[in-house]
Amino acid sequence: MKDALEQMRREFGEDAVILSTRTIPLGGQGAEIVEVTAMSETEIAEDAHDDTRPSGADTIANAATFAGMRNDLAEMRRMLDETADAVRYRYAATLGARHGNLYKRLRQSDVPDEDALRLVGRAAAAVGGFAHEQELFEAARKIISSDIKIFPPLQPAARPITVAFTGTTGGGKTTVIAKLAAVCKLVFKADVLIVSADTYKVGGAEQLQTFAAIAGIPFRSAYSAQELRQLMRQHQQSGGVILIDTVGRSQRNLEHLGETAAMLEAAEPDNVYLTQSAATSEKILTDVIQRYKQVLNPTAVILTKTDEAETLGQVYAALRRSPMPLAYFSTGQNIPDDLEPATADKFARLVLP
Ligand SMILES: Nc1nc2c(ncn2[C@@H]2O[C@H](COP(=O)(O)OP(=O)(O)OP(=O)(O)O)[C@@H](O)[C@H]2O)c(=O)[nH]1
Ligand SMILES: [Mg+2]
Repeated sequence: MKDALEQMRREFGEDAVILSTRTIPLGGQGAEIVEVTAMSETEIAEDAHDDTRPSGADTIANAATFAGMRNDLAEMRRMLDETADAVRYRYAATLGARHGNLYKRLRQSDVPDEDALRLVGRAAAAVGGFAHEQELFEAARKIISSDIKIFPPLQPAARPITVAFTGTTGGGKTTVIAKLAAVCKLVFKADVLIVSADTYKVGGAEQLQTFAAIAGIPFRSAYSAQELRQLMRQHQQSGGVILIDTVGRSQRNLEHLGETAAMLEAAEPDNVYLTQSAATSEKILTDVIQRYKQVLNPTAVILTKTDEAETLGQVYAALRRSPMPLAYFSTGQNIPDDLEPATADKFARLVLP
């Protein structure tokens, strides 16, 4: 054993680690073989960091175990996907092929289960049992359109029109104002005045002021409700369209919403738009509409960022639960091109492409 340990130190160095020793007797005369299994410390450290390092039979066994585990994981993942689909499309199987397809497509568009089933039921009743799948889809689109109210787009009128834009932060108020101002000036040849009551955010008013200067549109800003009231008195007689920008407000901050309400009271606008991103969940959208209704009572919704929203089923559901007419779709950042008057037909096609 002494000899063996010496040999081990020669080969593996002073700090070698003994993994095992055993003596194997050789015949009768006390002769024996001494087996020492050892490893140098550096090798142990390397092994700890490199578990892909091949080491004979162990590696083959490990690879087989690993491949087995990978297969198991893939199978578990497939089962989870199936379960998720079974939950998401839980009624697809019971609905049969055509109705099931419509149901699945509505669910893929984030139409909640309850609304999807209702749409399938009503569409099926409308077209009868033997209709083509396309007819069934078209019937569903018709029902979606009939569920949505549309607010007419701004029209040049003999009398002056004042409109205010409200909404949660970053929803696209200022961008929509720039687009509408350009349309009113260039297409309707109307006198336009842009008023910014967004004096809360650093650079809030400057953003619009710069646009107004470039577009050659008069611009004013109001720092308080009183200032806004005076400004309105001066300008409302002069006719044309007055577009008022307001500060982005969280639907959950009643104090801030109250401040905007005071501004609106001073401005006495004909229309108040709720400018809201389409890329919002049903829950949040419903919350925004309900809380804004309570404090600011908007006339219509401008649905922005429809280009960014992957689905619109959640918007449909929110508007069905808390009805508010749709006025415009904002479909991108380009001024003034990316703004369309909303139509029920277009909305239905966005919900059910
Ligand atoms: N993709 C896309 N981006 C948009 C659209 N409308 C606005 N944006 C962008 O969204 C960002 C916020 O837009 P703003 O117009 O400043 O939004 P706001 O509601 O005035 O924001 P606050 O005043 O901060 O509350 C900007 O980067 C816009 O370019 C749209 O329809 N599609
Ligand atoms: Mg803004």
